[in-house]
Amino acid sequence: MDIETLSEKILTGDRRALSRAITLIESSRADHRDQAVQLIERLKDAQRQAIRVGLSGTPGVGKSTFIESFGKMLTGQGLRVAVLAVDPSSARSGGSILGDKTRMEELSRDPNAFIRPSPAQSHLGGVARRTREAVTVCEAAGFDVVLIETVGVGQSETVVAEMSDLFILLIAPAGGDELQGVKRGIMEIADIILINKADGDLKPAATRTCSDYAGALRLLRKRPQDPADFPKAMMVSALERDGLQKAWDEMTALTNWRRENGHFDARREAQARYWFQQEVRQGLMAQLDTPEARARMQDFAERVAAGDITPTVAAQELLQGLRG
Ligand SMILES: Nc1nc2c(ncn2[C@@H]2O[C@H](COP(=O)(O)OP(=O)(O)OP(=O)(O)O)[C@@H](O)[C@H]2O)c(=O)[nH]1
Ligand SMILES: [Mg+2]
Repeated sequence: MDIETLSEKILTGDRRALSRAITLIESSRADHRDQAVQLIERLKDAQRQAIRVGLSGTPGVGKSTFIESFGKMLTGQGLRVAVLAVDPSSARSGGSILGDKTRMEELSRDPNAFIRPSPAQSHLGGVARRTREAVTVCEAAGFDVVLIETVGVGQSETVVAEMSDLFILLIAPAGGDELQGVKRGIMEIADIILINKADGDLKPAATRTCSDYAGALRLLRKRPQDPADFPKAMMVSALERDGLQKAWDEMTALTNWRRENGHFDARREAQARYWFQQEVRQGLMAQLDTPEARARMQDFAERVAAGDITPTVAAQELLQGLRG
């Protein structure tokens, strides 16, 4: 299928075309990459915008269960929902969504939903680009909400936050009064913290955990992109589908406020700048990764070691060679 036909089909919301486009985006073949770039250029003109929601949480906190319940609630309201994943851990086979697609059984059968497992492993930079491009294709396909899931194991939250309009952190009820080792940096990027599993025996613990987090959030530095009562902590039960409407209401209220106050567009602009810079950096690194460049590096390294040339001059000459 040529790029023109593919892009037209995507614009009509065709999910198979969307799948094919993402496969193209994920391919590392040079001709596929060219086609993917062309496709994204074309789709840009559609100027459709979804709410991009980043969602993170440690393994077992209930991300899949939440996405299933929350996604079904949204499609039930006539919204179209896409789910993508950034999974940085190579130990997990097939990514976080594929592994437990059974937990998203209803949503994966829903004609108004599109679920894409995280791509096969590569470095986080590659995964980031593919997910970011997949998000834009989902937007062009007319999805209203794009959920981007990641397991909370470090760097990937930052990557997801840099491609999201909202960042949601899922937390499980804790036994003690500790804040479960959630890093300050992650707290600082969260817009809403959802204490999941607020049901049955876990309800009292969830209530305590929720007030702990609400307290911790109040201590953080005020951010200009937040109205008075944000970021906030709330309780939900993904399993019993409780609190989900309230969570969505808060998400839309925050998004609307940010739109009205210019923060929504400002954030997307800052993200575009950030990804441009990342692409430049990665492009430069890729130039060092060719066989010729590696051979030259090796050659210069020998001469530096032998004392024939200083490290500074060797580096300058090597970099000049790359440019010329
Ligand atoms: N009681 C209760 N259990 C829940 C809730 N949400 C999820 N669980 C349970 O927690 C376990 C893990 O849920 P998942 O949805 O697979 O969690 P996850 O975050 O996707 O886990 P990974 O994919 O391994 O990162 C399952 O046994 C769920 O049934 C909830 O709201 N209440
Ligand atoms: Mg899961």
